[in-house]
Amino acid sequence: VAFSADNSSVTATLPTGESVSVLLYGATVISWKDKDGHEKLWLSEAAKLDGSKPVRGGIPLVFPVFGTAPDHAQTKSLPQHGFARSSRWEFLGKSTSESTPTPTTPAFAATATSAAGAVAAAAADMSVKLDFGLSSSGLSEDARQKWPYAFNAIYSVTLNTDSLTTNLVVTNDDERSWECQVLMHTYLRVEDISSVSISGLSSASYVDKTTSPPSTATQTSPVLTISSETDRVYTPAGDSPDSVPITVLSNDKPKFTVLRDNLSNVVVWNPWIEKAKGMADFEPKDGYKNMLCVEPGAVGTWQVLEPGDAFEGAQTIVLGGGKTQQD
Ligand code: TA6
Repeated sequence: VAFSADNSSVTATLPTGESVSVLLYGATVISWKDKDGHEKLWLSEAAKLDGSKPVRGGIPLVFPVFGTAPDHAQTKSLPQHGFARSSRWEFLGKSTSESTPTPTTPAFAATATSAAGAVAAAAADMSVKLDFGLSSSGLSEDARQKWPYAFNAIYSVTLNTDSLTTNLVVTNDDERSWECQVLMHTYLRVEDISSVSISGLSSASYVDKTTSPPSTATQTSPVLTISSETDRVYTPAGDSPDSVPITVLSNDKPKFTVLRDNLSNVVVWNPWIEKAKGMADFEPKDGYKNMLCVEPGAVGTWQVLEPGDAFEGAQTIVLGGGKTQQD
């Protein structure tokens, strides 16, 4: 696994060509490319990558509040989406894993008849995990004043040949209990939003944030299509928060499958024409046609952490239909 790091970012590239880049500012994933070098995330051409404001694109990490919460005493002073995305994280290290398949079964022997085939199969199972850390002592004075609780967060970004996983573990290191929300604000890159449909949200209840005040509804259609400003906080039905995969299709072909672990909500956001115009760091202005935010999170309620408690949540974005191999 090739690896490069400097003062501002970390990049890892698998032997098969896939790569991921993470900015230390916000531990924001700013690039995820497949083996052919095709970018999978949308990043605004005007995104600030110098730490002057949260990154417009990639995967900003939302913690400890989603949006703003004027009625929530502990987080009401915080800026929109909290401080995780605007704090400098520490790079803790990398680990690679090479679970080389052993050519013992007849099925494997049939597909790997040459040495080259065996090497390709072995490389296909390689992955790299990058770990980042943030704790209360690493916050800016301003953030610490606005949210004076002791915490420790570990954010792991794992690149596989056909998927990307981001995993957050937050621990309460304080003597008091505190409450938080967590969300991974993933900007997926799509070719043409008018050809996109999203499955997995059928019968899910949602809060529509484009109405004033926000309204609640239940999705009746099997798929969601986007043809105007969309800003919905879904709570998909299911016995466990990770039971319903969300699939983003383009011309009915699966492009991404988003899996959730302990994240019960999914926000679907596209600013459309007017809102994109209103964001100085959103470029090009018609870039809304090439992005779709699908954001797994725990934002419908507050996660209450007693002293010593931890919250862990993760998303895995699989290329294609969610099989282990890209289709
Ligand atoms: O996740 C959707 C959302 O909360 C929208 O309401 C929208 O405003 C967006 O995030 C972007 O927020 P930002 O603070 O990055 O401009």
